[in-house]
Amino acid sequence: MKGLTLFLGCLIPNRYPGIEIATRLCLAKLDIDCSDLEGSSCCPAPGVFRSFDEPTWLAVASRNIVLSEELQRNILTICNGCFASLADANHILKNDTLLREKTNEHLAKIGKEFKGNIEVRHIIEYLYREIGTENIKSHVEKPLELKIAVHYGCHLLKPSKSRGLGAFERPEFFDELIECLGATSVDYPDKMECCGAGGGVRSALKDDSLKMADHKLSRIKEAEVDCIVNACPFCHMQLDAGQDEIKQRTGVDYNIPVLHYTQLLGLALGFPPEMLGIDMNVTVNKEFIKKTGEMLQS
Ligand code: 9S8
Ligand code: 9S8
Ligand code: COM
Repeated sequence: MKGLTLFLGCLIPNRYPGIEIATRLCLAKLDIDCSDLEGSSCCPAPGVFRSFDEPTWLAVASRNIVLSEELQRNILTICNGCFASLADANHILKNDTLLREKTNEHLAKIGKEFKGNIEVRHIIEYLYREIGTENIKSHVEKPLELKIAVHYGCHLLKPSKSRGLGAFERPEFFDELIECLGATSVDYPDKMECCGAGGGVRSALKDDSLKMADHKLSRIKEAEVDCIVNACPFCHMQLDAGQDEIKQRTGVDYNIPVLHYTQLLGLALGFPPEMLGIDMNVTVNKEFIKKTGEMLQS
């Protein structure tokens, strides 16, 4: 199988660099062949660019894909939005001759051409399908005694036809990836609901967007978990920074730690929470950091 290039997107380098560190540590520890994708740009964000101007979205996305084609490596995304954009664009350009020709006219101006010979992956489905939960389990240094609320996020699963990840209303693969680390994935009402950030909602309709996050957080709070785990920096920001914004609006202080899956995996692989940037969130729960730090030393 081809090696991978790491597609960082915008949010992780700019807002949550700890997720990048955690991802790199995990990939190295699991011996996954992944190199940088130099020169990459915004994917561009599907709910924003694609909704407004499809030809521009395709042109920008195709350039990112071509950068990885030139290295003959598949793209590894660590964000649901980046996965949605790049996987969809790749699929469209591989199958629609007319759109491929039109897009290649744009690419020709910068001396590039879309060939359609690589794949776009998301770290969650990649770990699940290519590495496997048993294999990951064998690398676990510290089984995590934690109760977790997993948040899949919309773009990982939908549109379900193109994602092809099976049961999209009651998926289990992400929960299994959590449980193989020794943690418990706790069921909670409205688990598959959107965080409220995507599709430009967080930028355009902040109050409505936060109402959705508030609803989700209140359900999670009732489930009495140790933390929330996601696979998308956009969901991460909404559920993390959103807690502070909700506190300012309503006075409710949820104080629930939010982790990207690579940060949780990093803990199980034996890296201390500070090394994984878990203390770089807006909502920093000191007890959680102490608890996980002590767990590793025990
Ligand atoms: S890049 Fe620019 S805004 Fe973002 S992080 Fe994920 S979706 Fe793609
Ligand atoms: S959920 Fe609904 S559209 Fe999305 S993937 Fe990430 S942000 Fe949160
Ligand atoms: C959400 C990405 S992950 S977007 O806001 O829908 O583009």
